[in-house]
Amino acid sequence: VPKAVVFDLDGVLADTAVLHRAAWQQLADEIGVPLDEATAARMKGVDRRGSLDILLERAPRAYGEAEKETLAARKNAHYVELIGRLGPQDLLPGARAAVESVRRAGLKTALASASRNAPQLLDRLGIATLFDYVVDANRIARSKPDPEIFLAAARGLGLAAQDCLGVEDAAAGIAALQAAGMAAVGIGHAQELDKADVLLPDIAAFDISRFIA
Ligand code: B16
Ligand code: MG
Repeated sequence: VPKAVVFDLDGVLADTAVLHRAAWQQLADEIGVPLDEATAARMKGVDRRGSLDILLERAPRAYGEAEKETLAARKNAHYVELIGRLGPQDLLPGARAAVESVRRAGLKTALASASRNAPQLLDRLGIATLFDYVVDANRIARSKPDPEIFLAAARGLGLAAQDCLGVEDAAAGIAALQAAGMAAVGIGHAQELDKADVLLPDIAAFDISRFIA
């Protein structure tokens, strides 16, 4: 029986996965690199620099370190522009209720987002106060699928990873949860998230009573 639920943000609580996708597409178009759906799926949940490296696998030329920094910053500028007008209405349906129901059931809650924009997003979405602990992505060295971010969430809550249930929309996130020793709830489709312990179509289908009964 879990003592806490660790939530991913982009694609689980907020519909921002499509905005990351759009910002990467804009950058890809600007530099003339093709970006297909399979590649975009591999970039999902992966941190900014790791995502860029995946995008550049198809680049016609090599990019140096300084250029990569510039490209990553450019993608982020596109993304920051896209999230500039977000508000509570951009929470995915059932997202707030899902986190609140976990708290009401007496479990702790944490956020484990790889996004360095997560603090601003939580404020804009009006859900910052619903989490007992929010992992600071700036202090995470290794991107999902590495378990580091989820281990940091458990540590921040003062719990063992085995006592936490994780909710993720990306294959890299499910792999990270399993490497951390957490049970993994996947939000999305079986083709992408076949490794999840439990698969739900969306966060509205998340029912904590199913996991604590
Ligand atoms: P940023 P999550 C992840 O957030 C996104 O899924 C991923 O697409 C993005 O590249 C990553 O955050 C880093 O975001 O560029 O804003 O720092 O799914 O872990 O909540
Ligand atoms: Mg995500």
